[in-house]
Amino acid sequence: MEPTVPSPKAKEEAETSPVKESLAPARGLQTGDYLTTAQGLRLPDTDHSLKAGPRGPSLLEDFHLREKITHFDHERIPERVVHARGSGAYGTFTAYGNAASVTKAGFLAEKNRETDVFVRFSTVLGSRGSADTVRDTRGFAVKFYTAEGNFDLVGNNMPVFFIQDAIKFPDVIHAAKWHPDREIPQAQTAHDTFWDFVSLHTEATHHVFWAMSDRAVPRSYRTMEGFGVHTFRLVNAEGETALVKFHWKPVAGVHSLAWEEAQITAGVDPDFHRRDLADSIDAGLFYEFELGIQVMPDSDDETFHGIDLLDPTKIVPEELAPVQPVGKLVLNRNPDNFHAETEQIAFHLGHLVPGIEVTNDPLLQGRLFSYLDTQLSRLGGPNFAQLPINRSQAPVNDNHRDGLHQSVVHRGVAPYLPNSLSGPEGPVPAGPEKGGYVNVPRLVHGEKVRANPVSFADHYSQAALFYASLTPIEQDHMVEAFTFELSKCYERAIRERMLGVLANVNTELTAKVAAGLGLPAPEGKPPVEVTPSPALAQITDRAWPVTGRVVGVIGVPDKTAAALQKALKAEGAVVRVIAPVGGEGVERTFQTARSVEFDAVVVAMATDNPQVTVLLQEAYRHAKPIGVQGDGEQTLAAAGIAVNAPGILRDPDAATLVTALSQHRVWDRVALLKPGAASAGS
Ligand code: HDE
Repeated sequence: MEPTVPSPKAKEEAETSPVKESLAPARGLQTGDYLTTAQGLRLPDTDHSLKAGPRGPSLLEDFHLREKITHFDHERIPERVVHARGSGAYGTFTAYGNAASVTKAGFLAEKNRETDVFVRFSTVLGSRGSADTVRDTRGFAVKFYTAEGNFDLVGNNMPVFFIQDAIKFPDVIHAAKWHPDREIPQAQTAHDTFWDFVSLHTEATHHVFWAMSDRAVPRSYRTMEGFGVHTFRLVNAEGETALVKFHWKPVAGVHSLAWEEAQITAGVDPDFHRRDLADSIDAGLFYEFELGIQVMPDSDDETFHGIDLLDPTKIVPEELAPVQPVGKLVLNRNPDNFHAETEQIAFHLGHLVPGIEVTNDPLLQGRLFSYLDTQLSRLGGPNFAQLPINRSQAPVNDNHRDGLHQSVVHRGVAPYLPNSLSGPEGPVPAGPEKGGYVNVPRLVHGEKVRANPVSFADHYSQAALFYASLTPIEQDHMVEAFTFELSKCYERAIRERMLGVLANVNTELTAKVAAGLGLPAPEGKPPVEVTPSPALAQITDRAWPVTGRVVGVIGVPDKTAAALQKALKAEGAVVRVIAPVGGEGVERTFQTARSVEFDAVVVAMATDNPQVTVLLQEAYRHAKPIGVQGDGEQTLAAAGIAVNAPGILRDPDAATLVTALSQHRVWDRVALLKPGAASAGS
C-alpha cells in the first residue's frame, strides 16, 4: 500500500526547533514525506517482521526489525541522580535595568533587554516516574540564553541547604533516598535513614524546618519562590563588587497544598504540577516570576549583620536586605519533546557570564565540579553543549574537537592556540573590552585544612527564626509534618534523638511533636532571642492574582455556569463543570472529579452521590471556598456542611469567588477544623 503523505501540520511539527530558528539543529532530519530507515531507505511496511511464511520464524536478516528494536532498547538515558522528576518550559526574561548599578551582566543591566530562558522545575528525591506532590524540596533551575553566553541559575524553592560543604552531598542524598535494600520509600523523607542522618548531622536543621513547612508541598510551580541559595559576587561596569543573593518571587504569591491534598493528589494525579504547567501555558495563563536580588557589601569578612554569607544554611532576612526586583520572567512556551528538551537540558553553576562570579561558599565550590561531571554519564560524553536545548545563542568557537556524538563537521587543521594556520576563522582570546570573562582579582591565602569557619557551627538560630516567623496555621502544619514523618521511623532512638535536636530550636514545637509521638519532650537550649522575619510567612493579608486557579461547578452546564465561566475566565481562572455524566460542556463527571483539582467549588444541584459528598467534605476540610446555588444547599446538607460556616458563599458571583480565591484559602475556617472544635459549622 502507498504510504500517505503527512499533513502540512504534521510536517510543521516535525520541523519545530526548540531553539531560535537561526540556531536550529542539523536541518533535514525527520522531514521526509516517507517512512524510512535511519539510512533513508523507504519502507513499505513497519507492522510485520520478515518471516519464513506467515506462521514461520522471524528472519535474522530483517535489518529494519533489528534497527527499530535496537534503537528502542536504547531510548532511555540515565535519570538525574537527584532531581530526576521534573518538567520545564520556555520563557522570556525582561530586565528592568536597575541592576546595572551592581552588575555588568547585560541580560540584567540593560533595560528592557529580552533573554530567552528554559526553566526546569523538579523534586529532588523521587525517580523519574514518581509523583509531583510529595513532600520535598523543589528544584528551580533557569538557563538564560544570553547574548554573552549561557547563564544558569540552578536554585531551589528553599533558601538554604542541608549541608555546608559539597563533600557531604553523597551522604545526605544516600540518607534521604530510598533504603538500599528494598528501594523504598519512593520520593520522601519519612523514613529512618533520613532522620538518622539529620538528627546526627545538625547543620541540616534549618533546611529540615523548611522541608517540614508548607513550602515542601507547593500548590503548583506557579506559586513557589525560588532561591539561588548561595551568595554570588556581582561586578558592575566600574569593576565594583557586591555580594548578592538571588530570589524568584511568584507573581501569584506563595501557596501550598494541604498535606492531605498532597497525599491524595499523588494517587489521583501524580502529574499534577507537570499538568498544571503545560495546561496553563496552552491556555495562555502564563506563569510569572520576578527576579530579585538582595545586595550586601563585599566586605572582607563576607558577613552581613553577623550572618556569614558563605554559609548556605543561613538566609539574610528580607527586613535586613530587601529583595529588589530586577526583571520579570514569563513562561510562555511548552517544549515540543520532553526527552530532547526537558530531559537533555544540562545545567551547570559554571555557566557564568561577565558580571557574575562565584564566592568561596564550599557547597557552591563543589557544585562547580559536579554538574559538568554528571553530564558526561547522563548525556554520553563531552559534546552535550551541542544538543539544541543546551546551545548558546552567543557564537561558539571553543577549539574542542571530536568525542562521542560529535555533530559538527569542523574545518581547518589548527584547533589549538597559539597557531599561525587557522587564519581569520580561528578564535582569538577576548580581553574584558571584548566581553571576555575576567575574574575580579582577589587574594587567596590560607592553611591547607579540612575545616569550617567557626561561624558555621551555629545550627539552630535560623531554624528558630524561621519557625518564629510563620503564622500559627503554618506552625501547626509544621508540627503535624514532624509528627507524621517521625512516626514513620521504626527506630525509637532516632525519634528521640530528633526530638533532642528540635529542643535546641523551639520548646513549644518540641512539646507538641513529642506529644504526637507519645514520647517525653527533652530539654534543650533554644536560642534566647529570636527576631522573626515576617517575609518568611506565606499566609498574609494580601490579595493575589487568581490566574490559573480552578473552580469546579457541580451541576449541569447551563446558562448560569456559562456566565460564571465567562466572568472567571476574564480574571484568568478556569472553570470546570462537574456533572453526573459526560456530555457537551462537561469536563468532569462525578466519577472522575476529586476535590484536590479545585481551588474552589460551587455546588449548583441537589445530589446525595457519595463521590460528591466526599468531594465537598474534602474541599471543606482543606479550607476552600464553597459556593452554593439553588438546590445545592441540599447537597451541602447531605455532606454535613452548614451554610453559615466560614467561606460558604451563597449565590456567589465571579467577583466574590475571585476575592475568596485571592486569599488562597478560607483561613477563618481552619480553627474550626481542629479536632475537638465545633465541626462543619453545624
Ligand atoms: Fe544539585 N545536582 N547538587 N543542588 N541540583 C544536580 O546535576 C549537586 C544543590 C539542583 O533541572 C545534578 O544535572 C551537588 C544545591 C537542581 O536539571 C548533580 C551538590 C541546590 C538540580 C547535582 C548539590 C541544587 C540539581 C543531578 C552539593 C540549590 C536539577 C543532575 C554541593 C541551590 C537541575 C544534574 C535540572 C541537579 C549535584 C546541591 C539544585 C548530581 C554535588 C545547594 C535544581 O550534578
